[in-house]
Amino acid sequence: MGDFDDPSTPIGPSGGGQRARGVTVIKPIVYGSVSKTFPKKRELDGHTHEWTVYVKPFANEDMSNYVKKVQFKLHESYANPSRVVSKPPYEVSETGWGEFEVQIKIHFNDGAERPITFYHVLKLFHSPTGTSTAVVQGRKTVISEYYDEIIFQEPTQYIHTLLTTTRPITLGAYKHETDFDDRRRQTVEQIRGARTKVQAEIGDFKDKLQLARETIGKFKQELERAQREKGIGEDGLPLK
Ligand code: SLL
Repeated sequence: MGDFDDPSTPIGPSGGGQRARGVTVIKPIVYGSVSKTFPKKRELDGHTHEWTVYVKPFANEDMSNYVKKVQFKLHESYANPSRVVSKPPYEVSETGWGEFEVQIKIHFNDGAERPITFYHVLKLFHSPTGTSTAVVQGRKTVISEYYDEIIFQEPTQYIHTLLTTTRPITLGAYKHETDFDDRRRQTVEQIRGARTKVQAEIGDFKDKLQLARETIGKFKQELERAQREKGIGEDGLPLK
């Protein structure tokens, strides 16, 4: 833990306050979407799915301690595509027919902390197994969610206090649809696999390079021999 510098700056939600030198606070989050198909297409507007896009804490905590609001920007085919949620749960539920990229912007309870922006592709349809991380629950529900971390580098004293005094939001069991431990194992496995493959390819290229070098060497020798036989020196001029 570092200490706070510049005691002259006032502390408050408008920003400022001393910054905690050398301090990093990490807040693990989960964001994504869950969608469900209608039993049949709605004639009125052609909508086929109901869905929810969300940001929630990975660990069970009340994010409103440090989150001011979360802004979800939907596809412009929606009325009022910019949806602002100022208290948990940070989510937007809608109906529709198509997938699109949702922009998610988290604003903090301290003007000195810049909002963070990221994107989630709303997933409505099953993709062929193995091509996506989406969790398929039965035939009709598609969950696509991701683990990530909000990293506060040298937070102001104001938000530092808010970050470190969060409380659980619900009592009882708290769990995610996705088994993130399993996801982590799979990801590590994929990285290992990719590394092995890349190393094998590097080995192959090294062999090829070696072979190419040997061939060049042979051609050089061949050339020298031919030149000697013809009485020409390396400089291309007749030998004395
Ligand atoms: C697509 N690029 O063509 C995407 C856009 C937009 C989906 C999908 C809302 C419709 C409504 C809706 O589902 N938009 O509000 O009536 O697939």
